[in-house]
Amino acid sequence: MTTAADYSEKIPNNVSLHEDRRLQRALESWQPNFLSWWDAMGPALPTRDVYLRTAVHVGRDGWARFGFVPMRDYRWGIFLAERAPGRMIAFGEHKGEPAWDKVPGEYRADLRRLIVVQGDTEPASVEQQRNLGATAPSLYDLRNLFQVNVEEGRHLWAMVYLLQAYFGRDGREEAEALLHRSSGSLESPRILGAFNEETPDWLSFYMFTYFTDRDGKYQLGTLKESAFDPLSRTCEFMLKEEAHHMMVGTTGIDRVVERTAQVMAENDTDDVTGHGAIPLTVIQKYMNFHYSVSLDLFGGETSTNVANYYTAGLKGRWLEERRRDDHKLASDSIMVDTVTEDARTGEQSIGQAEVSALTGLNTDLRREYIADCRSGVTRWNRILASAGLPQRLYLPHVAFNRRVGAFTGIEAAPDGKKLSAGEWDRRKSEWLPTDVDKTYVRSLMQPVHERGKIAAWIAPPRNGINNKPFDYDYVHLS
Ligand code: BYC
Repeated sequence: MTTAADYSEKIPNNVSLHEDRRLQRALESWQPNFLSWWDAMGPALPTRDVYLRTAVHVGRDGWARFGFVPMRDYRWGIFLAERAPGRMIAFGEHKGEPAWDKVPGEYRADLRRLIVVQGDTEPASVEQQRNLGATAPSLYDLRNLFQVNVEEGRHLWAMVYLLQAYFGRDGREEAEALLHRSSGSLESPRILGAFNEETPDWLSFYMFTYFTDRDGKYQLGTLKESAFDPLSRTCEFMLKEEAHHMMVGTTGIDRVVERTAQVMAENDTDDVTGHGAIPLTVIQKYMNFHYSVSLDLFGGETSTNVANYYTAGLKGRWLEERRRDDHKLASDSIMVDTVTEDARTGEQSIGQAEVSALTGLNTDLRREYIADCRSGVTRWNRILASAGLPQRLYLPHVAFNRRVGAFTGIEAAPDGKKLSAGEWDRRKSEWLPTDVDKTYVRSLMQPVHERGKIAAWIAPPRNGINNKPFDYDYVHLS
């Protein structure tokens, strides 16, 4: 095992692919299908080349190089973080045993399922973002979109490698299926809800990279704890790339809020539509939507699947090794959000219930995620405060607009008050983007593909990429 990538091969890798001819052939025969998928479903805007970061190494420093690359020639490679010699399983019933280099037969189906679900999200997001290039607010943003897209493509490779290397024929079939399902398709949709939603405009793109990519960060963080060492090391390296995607979302929303705040302060009005900015109320509605569909990605508040994954050592907790408990949790409990019913009146309300810590692990992870999401809201509110504005953005209640888990059957307002179905129907347009809001946002999405220029609805970034200035020619269109 070497850490440097072997670029003399068709598929750059640090997994000594040349030593396993069968696997190499399997991956090389998947590669043209990947490229056909990329041509059909990847970025639609024609470009000559793009200033991209390419992973070349898995060490701490110098793991990527920057340069102009025609996107189709991007070197999608297979990289696993360096092996931690003598790594032990940190949790579950195998705690203290050596980590696994192979898939134990009894966990094969569950591990395959986790890898397939993770793998399915990667091409899905590329599909969702396919048409955004046509309306990019600047060349800097266009480059960031493409960077995110090629890296999601690499993350698909990462999961396909695991499927093909460790799951034999079913793995190869699953690898093909990852290219056949498609986001929003009626016949064969992507597996998780949020990945079948549209990303039709750049406000949605920033919200997606803030809220939905952040679910990725947390899920990858739990899979990085896995007893199955190749999965753990793959996820560790993916998290490195993922940090840039978080930055795109966080600073993207910063810049939208900053521009709106500027227009509000300059014109002493909340109605910024006449000035080509996005009203705070619309930003809030987009947040409400993307946050709630991303909360769904954590699965049910209680789940026997997750309890089994944990006990088996397949999927740990966020920062497992920093937790101060026995890492088995067999006799622990946790309070989870739930719908409670008054025994006398039968009236339902939103409350909490105590369940075993193992079945509550999706809730545990969702709470870590929620705390992280709050840090963005604090940033955006700081921008509003420093513009001298009294308005504030917020995260809606965990029960708001949920379609998976404990709140599937009820409706709740952003403040957590339970609503009747009728009241929800009457009021949901106050909280979720309406057709009018979406049409307005789309009307602002006029492309700015000129070097150094930026659309009027967003502030320029504070820094460029890799020490280049904002007005660098990040993308050469064809
Ligand atoms: N939509 O037992 P439950 C990323 C299914 S994002 C549709 O509560 P569990 C990225 C569930 O599969 C990170 N179906 O669920 C971001 C189960 O079905 P089965 C992606 C859903 O298993 C941006 C049933 O409902 N990675 O990387 O505890 C750009 C019962 O559910 C949904 C992962 O998710 C949903 N939202 O937890 C690019 C990690 N939620 O088994 C990339 C791998 C649940 O009864 N996946 N269901 O047929 C997992 O860890 C788990 O499968 C889940 C679900 C957390 C997703």
